[in-house]
Amino acid sequence: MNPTITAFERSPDRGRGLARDMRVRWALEEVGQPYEVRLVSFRAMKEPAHRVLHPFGQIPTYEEGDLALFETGSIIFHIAGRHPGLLPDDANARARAITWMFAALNTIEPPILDREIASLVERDKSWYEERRPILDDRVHARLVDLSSHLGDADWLDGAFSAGDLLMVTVLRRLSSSSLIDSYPNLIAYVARGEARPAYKRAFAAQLAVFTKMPPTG
Ligand code: GTB
Repeated sequence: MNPTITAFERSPDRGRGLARDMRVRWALEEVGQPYEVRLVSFRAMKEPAHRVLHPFGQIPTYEEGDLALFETGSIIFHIAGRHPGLLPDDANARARAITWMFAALNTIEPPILDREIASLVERDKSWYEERRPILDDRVHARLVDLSSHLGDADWLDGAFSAGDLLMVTVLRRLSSSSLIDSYPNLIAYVARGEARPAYKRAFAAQLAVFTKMPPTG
């Protein structure tokens, strides 16, 4: 039986790849695993039936037989463990790829999220203009080092891996800002990820949810 994931019934970006079900869709497409999608409303996400799957009332979740998972890092690690294609066979290379998964989620994403959340919820606060450059600097500090590590390589550590998949989706969260513009190799890295056929299939599938629906009122 195909796994089932959950995704937004309505998404602020209207399905342009920013909601985190995109990561799971992309991973499943990379390994050639068909999947089902159950769309959930914001209200349904907070109901007990969904919280059984996701204690924090969020998407995405992943159901496969008796197994139910939440957290994109865990879901993608699970998919990568079950199928070839997202983690190298060599034990050391595999451990390094897993390290990049953690780096994407624990080191690069937090300052990007802090900045994004501040711009959403603190914009009208008196301190916002003062705090904004501090948040920008924290993102830059990570991007400088990531850019330096990547250099002119295609991927973070040899062949494309689940580490790259997560890192590209994390960096895409900067697409509405100019912060990444100073790092041409990171721009090219994200573009390489987006050019992968599996990425394109995942993106099209997420977008289709919204192009088939009337716009939100
Ligand atoms: N750490 C968890 C994971 O990696 O799985 C975080 C899951 C998460 O934040 N889920 C979000 C959610 O369910 C959707 S992805 N939010 C609803 C809630 O918390 O009540 C975050 C997201 C949503 C939409 C956009 N967008 O449209 O631009 C971007 C990012």
